Order: sequence, then structure tokens, then C-alpha cells
Amino acid sequence: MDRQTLFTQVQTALDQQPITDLHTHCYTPKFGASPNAGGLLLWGVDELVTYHYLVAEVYRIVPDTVLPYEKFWAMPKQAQADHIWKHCFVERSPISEAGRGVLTTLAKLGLDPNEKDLSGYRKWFAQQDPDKYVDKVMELAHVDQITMTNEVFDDHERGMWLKDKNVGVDSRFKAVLRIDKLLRAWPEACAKLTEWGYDARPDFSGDTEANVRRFLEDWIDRMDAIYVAMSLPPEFRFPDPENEAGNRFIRNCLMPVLRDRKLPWAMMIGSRNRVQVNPELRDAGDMVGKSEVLSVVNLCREFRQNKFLVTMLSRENQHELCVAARKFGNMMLFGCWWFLNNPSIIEEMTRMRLELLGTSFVPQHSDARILDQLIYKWDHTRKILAKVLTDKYYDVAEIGYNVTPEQIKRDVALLLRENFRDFLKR
Ligand code: HDL
Ligand code: ZN
Repeated sequence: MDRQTLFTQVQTALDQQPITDLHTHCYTPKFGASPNAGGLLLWGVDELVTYHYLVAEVYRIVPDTVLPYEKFWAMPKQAQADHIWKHCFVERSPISEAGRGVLTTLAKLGLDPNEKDLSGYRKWFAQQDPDKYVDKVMELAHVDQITMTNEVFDDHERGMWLKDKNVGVDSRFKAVLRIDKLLRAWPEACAKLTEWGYDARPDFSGDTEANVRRFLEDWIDRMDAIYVAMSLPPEFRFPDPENEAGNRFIRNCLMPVLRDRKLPWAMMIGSRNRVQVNPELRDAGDMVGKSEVLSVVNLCREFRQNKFLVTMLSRENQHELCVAARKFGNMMLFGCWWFLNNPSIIEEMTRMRLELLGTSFVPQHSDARILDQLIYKWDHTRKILAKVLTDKYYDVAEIGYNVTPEQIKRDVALLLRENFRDFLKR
């Protein structure tokens, strides 16, 4: 079997495979599709160009000593986008992954990525109907399910769920209950739960445990959530000798509820909060830190009836986490998250994971914050997967193992859709 034939078979399988995207920040159109009017579904060229990755990058070109952060944030969204387009796309080459992503998205939508200003793009996007545009983006990205991130501690989003229980009902989307504060800010979370009718105290007095479980159950059911997610700091430990409340929340609240409902806990570990880094960059202000893989091992070992979707943000954690995944079938390793979502690192991680885990992991999620990003995040990932999978199949083909198009299709389906769906059903 020559490598080119193999590459063509792999590329065809990847292009034909619908992807279930297990982690995004996209929303159904019912959450509002006018970002300027408080809608949560972000889309269109001004949102694409003001993606927080690009805000961070433009501030390396025009520092805050020239354009103070508060002045930038006070600018209308279009002015922010014009500023970024000028400095990152016209006066410099957009060869960062975030810059390249905007170009891929525009080109795949049939637009010329070489415009010197955004006016033409704005006219095109203004003609799009948001609900139909969701279908168009999913078709171009060949994504069959967009998994949301539903922040119950965000007052604006929580209000929408309480106002319309069907706000998340859309066959193209699935909901996820996101609860970072319950571990990152337990006392504050208790105050909120108590305000919402779930009497919870930081010292676990009273009926705190039962009320926290009821809170989780009520919101899992309201959202029909397919898993519960948390982003955790590099300092996350389990058990944590300095955080008995966190240990107790995990052991007596979160684990029992998820076990009873057979729902995974998605742990996204290693995000250092912007408060410690650069709060004035807002969403762009967070950073990465090396985390402790042993804490994930401890959880997988202690809670064998629970399921854990796990990703870590630090490149330095990847090999150890991959080896940990070999030890526990109740852990599903997923994605090249955030600062890892760059071709050079995606390729390195995916090669290592295939070599250590075969096809028993989920190589990528888009993390798309703006709907249109699904187009580039998956186009770029498919390109890397085509290269890496071809090499891996070629390695066994040259030994004499027969690699057929049907096997390639089967494996690609596992990696991009079935592993995740099967893990939810387990
Ligand atoms: O916490 C998360 O889910 C992260 O993905 C953050 O949203 C981050 O800001 C991001 O957008 N990463 O791509
Ligand atoms: Zn995310």
C-alpha cells in the first residue's frame, strides 16, 4: 500500500465523518443571536476578530501604555475589531493559529480573506439568518452535535433557563452543567445556593450536603445535561489536605449524584485565573500552570463507578496524563485544550496518544466560543489527524497488516464521535 493511497483513504474518512464536538461555548439561537443585545450565541466577523485570543495578540503589538485597556473595552465592538484587523491582519501577517483561523473561516464561507477592512464581510454576515447560519456552519464543519457550556453561576444565563425551560432544547445542541465556583469559590457558591433556595454553608452544617446534591440534580434535570464540567486551577488536589470542604463536596455531593445519573465529570485542569495574571485582559487574561495528575488518578481509583472526562492545559502534563489513562477505563482523555490547540502541539499530543492508547481517546474538541470558529477548528484538526493517522497506519501496513478503508472509517468514527457517545452511555 503506498502512502499517498493511504493518505487519500484517511482524508476521505475524516472528511466524511460527522463530528460530535464535546466542548464548546456556543449556544442555541434561543439564548439570543444578537451579541450586542445580550444574546449568548456569538457569531459573525466582529465576534470572530475580537475573539479573546486575538485581543491578547493585539495587545502585544499595541501595548496598554499606548491604548489603555479600559479605553479598548469602552470602544464599540466594531471599533475593537477594526483595531485588531488593522494590526494583526493588515500590518502584520495573521500566521498565529487564532489569526489563521479567521482566514480559514472566511475562505470556507466563500469570502476573500484578503480584504483590508471589515466592511464587506459585515455586509455578508448581515444577510445571514442566525438559525439557518447554525446549520450552514455545522454543515461546513461537518459537526453533528454542538455541546454547550452552561454556566449556572452566570446570572444572565441562569435567568434565561429559569424564564424558558426550553431555551436549551434544540436537536443540534446538548447542554452541560458548568459549576467551577463550587470548587474554586466554595464560600461564595454557598451564598448563591442559599439565595436560590438550597441552604448551603461553607462548614457543611445543617443540610448542606443534601441541598448541594438537590441543586446539582435540579440543574442537571432542568438542562438535561449530558455531563457536569469544571475548569480547575493548577493547584487542584484530591484529596486536598488544605481543603476539607472541597474533598467533602466531591465525595458526598458530586460523586454520588453523577454516579446515580451515570454522568461523567469533565475536569479541565490547569487554568490559572486571570485575577492572578492579567485581569484587565478579561477573558484573555487567564494563563496555564502545571497540574497534578496523581489527583486524577486518586479520583479514578476511589470512584470506580464514576466516569471522568479529563483534559489538562499544560503541555508538561500530557505524557503523564496519557499514561494515567492507560490505568483507568473510567477516564476518557480528550482534546488539545486552549493553549495546546496549536498545530505543533496537537500533532505531538495526538501521535503520543495514538502510540499509548490506540484509538481509545477523543483527540479534540473545538472549544469554539464563536459559532463560526467550528469551521476552522475542525478543518485544522482534520488536516493534522490526516497526517498523523496516515503515518500510524503506514507503520503497520509496511509490516504486512492489511489496512482497509472500512477499518479507517471505523477508527475515525470512534475518535471523532463514538468514543464520546459510548462513554456517556457506559
Ligand atoms: O474554561 C474553559 O472552558 C476554557 O475553554 C475557557 O473558556 C477559555 O477562555 C477558552 O475559551 N479556551 O479556548
Ligand atoms: Zn472551554
